[in-house]
Amino acid sequence: MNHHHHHSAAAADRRLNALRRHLEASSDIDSGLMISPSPTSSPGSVFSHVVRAPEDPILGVTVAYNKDPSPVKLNLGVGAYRTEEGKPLVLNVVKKAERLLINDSSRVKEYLPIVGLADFNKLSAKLIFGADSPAIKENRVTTVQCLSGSGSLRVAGEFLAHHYHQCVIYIPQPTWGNHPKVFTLAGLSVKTYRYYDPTTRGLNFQGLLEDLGSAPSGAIVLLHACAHNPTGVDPTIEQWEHIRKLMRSKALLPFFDSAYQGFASGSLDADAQPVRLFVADGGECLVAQSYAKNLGLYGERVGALSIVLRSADVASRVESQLKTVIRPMYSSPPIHGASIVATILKDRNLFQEWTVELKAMADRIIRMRQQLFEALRARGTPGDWTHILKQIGMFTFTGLNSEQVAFMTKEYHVYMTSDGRISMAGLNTKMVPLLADAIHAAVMRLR
Ligand code: PLA
Repeated sequence: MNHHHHHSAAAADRRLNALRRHLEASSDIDSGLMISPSPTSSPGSVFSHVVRAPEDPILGVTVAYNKDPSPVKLNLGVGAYRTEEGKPLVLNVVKKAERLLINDSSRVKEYLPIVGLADFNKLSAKLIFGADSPAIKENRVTTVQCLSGSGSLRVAGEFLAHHYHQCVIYIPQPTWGNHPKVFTLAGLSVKTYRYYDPTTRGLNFQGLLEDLGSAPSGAIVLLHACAHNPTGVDPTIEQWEHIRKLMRSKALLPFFDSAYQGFASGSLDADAQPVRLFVADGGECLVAQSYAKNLGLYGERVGALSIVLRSADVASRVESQLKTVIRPMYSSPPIHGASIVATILKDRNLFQEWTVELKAMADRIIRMRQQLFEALRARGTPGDWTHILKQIGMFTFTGLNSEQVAFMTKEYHVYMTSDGRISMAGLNTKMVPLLADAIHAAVMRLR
């Protein structure tokens, strides 16, 4: 009785409030007054209960950087390549391809098929699996164009959640911060495997083998194809072979995230070796490819999901289901970025030019590693900084803690993610002293 009474009182309260809101709203209209909502509380909004979400841990760094009025500041947060002048870079081959596209009057803006541009898909598979890949020759690969690397991961996640018998996915500890969010929202259950050892600043190979060894049979395992983000630590090819054997013996399903092909070593083929090792044994795997970094097509959102299967028959049925994932999500992918990529990949000269530009980006990053290392040595900054030289790809996982990072941002206007990751691709010769001063001061002050 009491409970019932309580209930109906609350319901009456709600009705009263609704009535009050209704009266307020109609009196505003009647009097012709425009009441602008106060920024803190917006009475009358059906969303007034919505609380502000925190900024993204990576993209939020750019938001904070843009707000900083300081004339001298440095953004080493997001992994975006900058030139020695600190400017974003549009590759020359991309400009050439875009000119070709504009001058080709047969080009139209019709919808692409659900799976995207056919040429782009074929060429993307060739790029990651190799021109002479038996899996491609045997038609055992399905490739669908997706919204860059992130979109490829999400489409794969949803396909797996619906059509794979095991919904557990293992991701490395640590990994790119978006991985757990993408896979959880796709409907997978996320677990981690040990990857990085902070004491050696290297691979925790033993921990990795133990964790994958005790994973349930059939579990999905997310692997960074090269240039692991954020650690810059990759297994050697011998260690990859060891991982492959273990995974195949336990029927673990390999899912490669290939966001940096060409950025680790400067060679597209060398960076694809781990993926090709797994495909060569005839087994199945997934690969999410991104052209954001290696072709500098960040904002064009161009990438691909490939699934390697046992037979052409399974591949074509899997592709039909990928279409049912994509169609209700965004219907079909955008045409421009994929056309740029296809134009470059199918032309021998443009492809050759791309490899030269890509190597130049990778080499500049390596030079930044050397310059930063030298600058810290010159300052006598305490600690072993050789990992700056050893780590691979866009990032250095400095080992600086979140207080040191906050100090560097506040006192030196140097922006980076709070886990101590810095994007070496955002650094340039002129800014090395600022960064080295900031690191030196942070280490001296907050040891
Ligand atoms: N996978 C990994 C491992 C990545 O590092 C990134 C991007 C992606 C996928 C997705 O990239 P894409 O969707 O643009 O193709 N990571 C960046 C940017 C470079 C970001 O966080 O969005 C980073 O700073 O970590």
